[in-house]
Amino acid sequence: MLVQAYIGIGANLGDARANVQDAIARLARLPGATLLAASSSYRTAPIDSSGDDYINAVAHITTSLPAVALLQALHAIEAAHGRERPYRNAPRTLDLDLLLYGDEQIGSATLTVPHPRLTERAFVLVPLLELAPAIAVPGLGPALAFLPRVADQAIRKL
Ligand code: A4P
Ligand code: MG
Repeated sequence: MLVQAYIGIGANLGDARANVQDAIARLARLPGATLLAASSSYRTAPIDSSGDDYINAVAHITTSLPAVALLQALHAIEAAHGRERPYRNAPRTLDLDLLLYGDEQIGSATLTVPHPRLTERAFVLVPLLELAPAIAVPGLGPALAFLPRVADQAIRKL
């Protein structure tokens, strides 16, 4: 069975723009997944985080991987970029979040889908809506309805 999924991509260490582009290229090569589209890259101010501005984007894939296997594949791509986790929300070379996995709602110890902070963050909502203006977040409704609430968060399309 093929599932449509959306991946949030973020980086604010090293060559963040290149890291985001490389993450998209690696998603395109991922066994068991097909890249359908990638959003523009955006420069965004850190939210609950420190360091330089982030580069953020969202990728749309179809995949035959179960959600947990997809998360593991995302962690492997992060690891290939030398991602370290000194503390929560630390600056990072690459962060890949599973935003949406079909219309599933998942709440396990290691995986929460939809991503719990998806609707609170312009750096996720804006690129997601660029790809899918009519998308609904399972349990919450149209993503577009949350955009006015993040209007104060700095974000600029590159
Ligand atoms: N996990 C559970 N559900 C998921 C999911 N849907 N996708 C678990 C990905 N991971 C998920 O994540 C911690 C654990 O969450 C993982 O082991 C996984 O099993 P992490 O990537 O190690 O840590 P993190 O990224 O620091 O935490 P988290 O919760 O992903 O942080 P957020 O909320 O995503 O925030 N500001 C700007 N401008 N741009 C950003 O990209 N990113 C963050 C990270 C903060 N501020 C930002 C940005
Ligand atoms: Mg993360």
